Amino acid sequence: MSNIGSYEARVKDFNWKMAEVELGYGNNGKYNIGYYCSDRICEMGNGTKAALTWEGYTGETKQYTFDDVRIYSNSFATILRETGLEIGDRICVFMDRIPELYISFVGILKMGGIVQPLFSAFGEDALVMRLEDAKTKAIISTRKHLGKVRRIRSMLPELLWVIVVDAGDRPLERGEIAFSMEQAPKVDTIEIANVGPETPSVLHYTSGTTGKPKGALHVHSSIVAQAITSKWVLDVRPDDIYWCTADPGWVTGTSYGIIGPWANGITQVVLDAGFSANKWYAFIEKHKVTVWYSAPTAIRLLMKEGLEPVSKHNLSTLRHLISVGEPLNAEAVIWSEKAYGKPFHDSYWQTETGSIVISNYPGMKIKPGSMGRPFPGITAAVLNPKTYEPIQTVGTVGLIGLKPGWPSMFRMYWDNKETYDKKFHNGWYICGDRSSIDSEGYYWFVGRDDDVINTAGHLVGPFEIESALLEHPSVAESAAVGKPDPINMEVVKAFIALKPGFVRSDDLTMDIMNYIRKRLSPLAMPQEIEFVDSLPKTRSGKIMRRLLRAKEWGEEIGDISTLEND
Ligand code: 6R9
Repeated sequence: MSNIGSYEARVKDFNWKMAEVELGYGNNGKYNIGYYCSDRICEMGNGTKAALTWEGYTGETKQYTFDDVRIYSNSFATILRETGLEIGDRICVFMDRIPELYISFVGILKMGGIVQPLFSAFGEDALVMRLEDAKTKAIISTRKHLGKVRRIRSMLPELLWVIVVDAGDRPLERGEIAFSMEQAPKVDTIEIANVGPETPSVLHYTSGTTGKPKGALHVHSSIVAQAITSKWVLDVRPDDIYWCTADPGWVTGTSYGIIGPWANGITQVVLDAGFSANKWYAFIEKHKVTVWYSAPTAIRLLMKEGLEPVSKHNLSTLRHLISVGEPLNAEAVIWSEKAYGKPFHDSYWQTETGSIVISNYPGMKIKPGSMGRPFPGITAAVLNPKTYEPIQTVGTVGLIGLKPGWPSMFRMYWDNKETYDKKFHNGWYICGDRSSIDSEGYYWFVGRDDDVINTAGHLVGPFEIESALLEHPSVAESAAVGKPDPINMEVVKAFIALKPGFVRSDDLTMDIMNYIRKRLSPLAMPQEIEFVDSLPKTRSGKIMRRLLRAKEWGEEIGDISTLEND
C-alpha cells in the first residue's frame, strides 16, 4: 500500500493543518527548515542513519549521517554568524553537487539566512544578474568556481564575503574566507534562528519572457508542502534509498533534493558526475536505489541507449519512479514499464509553486502522456485566457490556474512586486502553461503560454540570451527562440542580424556560441544560429519571437496581429 492510499479519500479529507501535524511543524515554537531537516531527525532517534551518500565523478564516495548533517550545518551557521551575517541576508551557494552544497544549505537556514542556490555552470553574466538583483551578501563556493566570482566581484558592492570550502592553505584575496566543513571545530549545539513560518528561506531565480530572471521567494513553512508531497507523491518510506537527479541550482534539487527527503528522515544518494546510461544504472545498482526522481530529457537519453545497458544491471530495487520538468511523452512511460517494470509517474509544478501541484500518484491509474490530477489541498483549474473563469467543458485548452494559499507557494518575486502582481487574475495564480482536463480530472499539458525556452527541463529566458548576444561585438539585433529537439525537447536557436562590417561565417557562429556558453551557461548556448538581414517586428518595434518560433515548429502562423500586442 502506498503512503497516499486512496487519492479520492485524501482529496475529501485533506487540509494543510493535517500536513503540519504530520510533520510536527510548529511544535515547541519551531519553524526553521534547517531544524526539521537535521536536529529533529536526530531527536527522533535517527541520528546514526545515513542522510547522504555522495559519489563523485571519480567514483569516490562519502557518507554523512543525520547527526553529521546536524553538526556540520551547525558549523556553517556558526562561521556565517561570525562573519556578521544576519537573519534575512541572502547567501548564495555556488558549487558543484558536493556534500558541502547540501549541508551548507541547511546551515544557512539554521542561522536565518535566505539561501540563493545558483548553478555552478553559470557564467559571469548569469551570475552578476542574479547576485546584483538579490543584493547577495555572501557566496559559498569552491576553488573551481572562484575565478568567475573574482572577476565579477568589483561589480557587486553588496557582496561582503566569499567562503571557499576547499581552499586549504592556499592564499586567498581580501573578503575571502577559507572554511573546511570537516576540519572546522565541531559545533554540537547552536541557537537555531527563531524564525516564524513566514520568514523567507530560499530564493530561486527563474526566467520569464521579458526582463531579467526573477527571484521567487519562499518561506520556512514551505516545508509543510514539500514534506507531505515527498511522502504522498514520491512515496518515500523509512527504508528507502532515494535519488533525485536534479541539481540544487534548480528548484527540484532543493524542494525534493534536500528539504522534502530530509524532512522525512530519508537517506538520499547524490551522483556528482555527468550523464551516461551505464553510469546511472551502475549507481542505482550499487546504492540499491528504490525511489528515483528524474526528468524527461534524462529518460529520453536512457531510451536512446536501449534495453541492453538495462539488462547488464540489477535494477530490481527500484520501487517508484517519478519525472518532472517537461512534458513526459507517453512513449517514455510505456518504455520505462518495459525497461524497469515500473512506469515513470509524471509530476508538474514550478519554481513558484515550491512543491508538486499536479501529479500521477502511486496506486492511481496512470494515463501515459497526462500530468495527472491536482494534489489534495491544491485547487486547480483550466481558465479561459480572456475572462480567467474556469472552463467547464472537458477537453478545452486553457491556462492552468491555482487557488493561492498552499504553504510552499512563493510569496514574492524579489524586489519586483509589479511582476508578481501580474501573475494573479480573478483570484487565481496563473502558472503560464496551457492544458486541458479530461472527464476524469486528468490534466493534459499543451504548452507554455510565453516565449520561455524549456531545454532539458531548464527554463531559459530569451531576454537573457538576447541581452548577452548584444554584448558580442558583431551582433546588431537578435531573437532567441526554442526549436524542437528529440532529446532536450527544445534547444535555443538564435536569429542574428550582424553589424555592418561583419561577415557571416562558421567561425563567427562558433565564436558567438562559445561567447554565450561562457557568459551564461552551456544550456543557454544557441545550438543553431541563423543570420538574417533583419528581424520581424511589430509596429511598435517588438521582435516577433512567436513568428520565428512557429516557423521552427512548423506551426500555422495565422493572423500575426494576434501573435504580439502592439
Ligand atoms: C519544477 C520545475 C516550471 C515549468 C512549468 C512547465 C514546465 C514542469 C512539467 C512541465 C510539462 C510537466 N514543466 N513540469 N511541463 N509537464 N510535468 O520544473 O520548475 O524550472 O520553474 O519550471 O516547467 O512549463 O511551468 P521550473
